Formats: sequence, structure tokens, C-alpha cells
Amino acid sequence: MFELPPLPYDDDALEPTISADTLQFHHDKHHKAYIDKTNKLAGEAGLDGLAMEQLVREARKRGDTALFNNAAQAWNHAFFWQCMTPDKAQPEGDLKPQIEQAFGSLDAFKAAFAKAGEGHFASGWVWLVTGSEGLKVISTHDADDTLVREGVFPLLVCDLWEHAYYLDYQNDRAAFLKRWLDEIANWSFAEAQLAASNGRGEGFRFPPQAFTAKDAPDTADERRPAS
Ligand code: MN3
Repeated sequence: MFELPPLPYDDDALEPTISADTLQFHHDKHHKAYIDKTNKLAGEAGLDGLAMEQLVREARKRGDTALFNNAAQAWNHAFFWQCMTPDKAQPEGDLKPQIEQAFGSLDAFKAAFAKAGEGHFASGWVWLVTGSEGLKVISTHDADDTLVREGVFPLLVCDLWEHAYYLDYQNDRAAFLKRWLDEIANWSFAEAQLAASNGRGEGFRFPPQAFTAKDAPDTADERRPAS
């Protein structure tokens, strides 16, 4: 059985960019519902005991859309919480030059990310990923995620579902994305993911390691892009 991982900060830690109300609803209601449905559907499918990453891939392989949607959303949200921080910072380390190489500058990256997020029709996610072609921005629809994409390793994601921003920004997704990038994007998490994609350190896995260190990952290979 999967448990709802707690937020890695207080409900009001991301204010005013994201209100405590939004974060509470988003985490305590939406994310919890995905976890609960995943547990129910995984049990019915005879897939108890798999890691969340394996479950997402198995559900996709079987064409079990309901299980895929809930398990992928359970994973995506756990990853998304890590992609935000109240500790303002700028990209450093290897991340900074790689962003500059791929996009020209940090501002150009932000513009590309915001444009992809704004232009994405309806619900989904906008990602910064790395792979054999270097850093790229992609968007995925609904629950779809990077776990089922060969050779793609996620560094950062922003939730484009209306529940992520509607209470605070109403229909202004562009304003949400701009402030998200400028004020709360977690560059040090993205940098740790980038290092993990190169075999240095542990990449994100469900549940986040701070939540249950005892559930240590079994293999390191699964987290790396199949380049
Ligand atoms: Mn959401």
C-alpha cells in the first residue's frame, strides 16, 4: 500500500506564489485521491507490492488506463512537490551551463518553458528533461509522464491542471508559470536530478527518500535514461 507523502514544506511556505489553500486542496485532496485510487486499482489488478515506477510502466503496458492515470498522477505530484521550494536560488553547478547551451540563457529557457505550458491544451504537465539530445522542454497530457518515455529523464515539472493555479490565478496560466519559474522553481532539485542522470547520486523515486529512507531503492539503473 502506498501512503500519501507529506509536503516537503509547510502549507503556506510557497505564499504568495501559491496560497496555502491551493496547496492544501492540491495535496490533501487531489494527490490523496490519486494515491487511494492507485491502491484500490493496483489491488484489483493483482499488482500489489510493485514500486510506483514499476506500477506506472506495467499499467501502461497492460493498457490499464485507470490504473495508469492514478499511479502516474500519484508519482507526478510527489515529483512536483520537490520541484518547488521557498528557498530562492538560481541554477548553479552543471545545470547553469547546460541550460545556457540548450536554450541560450536562463531567461530563454524560462520563456520556452512558459510558452510550452501556456500553449498546452487543457490538462497536463510541462517538463524540463534531459536525454541523449541534452536538455529539452516537453509537455505531456493529463497523467502522461516521463516514466513511460524511453531515454527521457525529468529534471523539473510544473502542473498545468487548473487545480494547480485556479484559486490563485483564475484562468491566467501564463501569470502562474511566470511567477512559478521566477519565485519557487527548485533549481537545486533539478541539479540533483541532472547529476543522477549522469550516474552521480540518487534520482527521485516514489516515495521521496526523506519520507521513508527504509524503502531504499532496489536498483539504480532504472532511474537513468536508457540512452
Ligand atoms: Mn495536480
